[in-house]
Amino acid sequence: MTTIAPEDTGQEALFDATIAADERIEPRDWMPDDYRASLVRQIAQHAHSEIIGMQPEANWITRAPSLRRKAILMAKVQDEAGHGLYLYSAAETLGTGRDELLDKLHTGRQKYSSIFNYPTLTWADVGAIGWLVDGAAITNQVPLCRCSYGPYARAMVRICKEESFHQRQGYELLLTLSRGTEAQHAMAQDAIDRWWWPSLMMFGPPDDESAHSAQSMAWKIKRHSNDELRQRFVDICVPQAETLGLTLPDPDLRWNEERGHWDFGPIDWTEFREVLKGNGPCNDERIGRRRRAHQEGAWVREAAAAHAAKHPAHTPHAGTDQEEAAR
Ligand code: BYC
Repeated sequence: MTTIAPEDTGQEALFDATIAADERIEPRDWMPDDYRASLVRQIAQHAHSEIIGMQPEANWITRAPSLRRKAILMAKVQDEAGHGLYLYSAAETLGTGRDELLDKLHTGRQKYSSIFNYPTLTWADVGAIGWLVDGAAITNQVPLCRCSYGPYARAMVRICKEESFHQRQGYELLLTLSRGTEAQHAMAQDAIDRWWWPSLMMFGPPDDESAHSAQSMAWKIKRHSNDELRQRFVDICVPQAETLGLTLPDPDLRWNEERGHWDFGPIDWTEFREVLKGNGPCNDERIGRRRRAHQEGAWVREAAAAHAAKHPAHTPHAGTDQEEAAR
């Protein structure tokens, strides 16, 4: 059988024109294999980060200091589970099943964000995660709402709205602690001291070491480079820290009039690489707990599959093409 190259059928030209016109690629459109693979890689890593990211904060649900704080924290952690689900669904539209992705996470063949390998030692860490980790996530993810792949971009719209609530709850929590007793203020400062640098690492390696940035930006998956977004985040945080009455742990932070940005000190990329290799403070704990949760949930997946087999009309896949088009 002779295979027809995509350029001979005009598919590749149509793909290139869609990207150039800032329009969306949809699941049934032709796309280069590498575009598909790169999206699966990024979306899977993002989905894994959301579900592993539930662990450090869930650690504090039973110890939240009031019913109000507990309700807020539970809602936030549940939102993160939901984000994981939207993202796994977006990856499924590219032809990669959830089982395969979870297997790759559990066997260390796919990554999740470095940030979730740090421990949550005090209640103030819940505030620091909200303000800094969710703040970094929003900075990174708002441009992803304009990603060239439709299902990922649409999932990001809802995720960003929820992340913005998460960021504000963290900020409000830290403000309360910062204006509280001396011990509460010190607890908030200690949390910022520990979470600041790992939050800057969330944006990924510096641009000159970022393997995927150039191609992902050409495909309009990413809209800004890692360093651009990191700088944007620093510029947002400096005045917010001042309002909080807390100090960012960087003696080199200085306003640079010429650049119109805050200069900041060097990031410890050795620490970043070690965490990625599995040598962070909590890597083993996080992945061990995830594997156990997956095993313990096997009966739920089996029951859901048995139910779906008995009632095919009620399964989401039973929708007609018209219904799908209307969604
Ligand atoms: N941690 O070429 P690069 C959340 C990897 S969840 C671990 O720059 P790219 C939240 C990178 O994957 C936040 N790995 O890559 C949840 C690549 O390795 P592979 C998660 C990292 O893709 C719960 C290699 O390093 N957000 O907000 O162009 C509670 C080279 O990097 C990291 C997302 O996932 C890292 N920090 O850019 C609270 C957003 N950085 O794949 C909050 C979507 C880099 O070749 N993802 N690597 O094995 C992205 O925007 C991009 O994938 C990145 C990296 C900016 C992260």
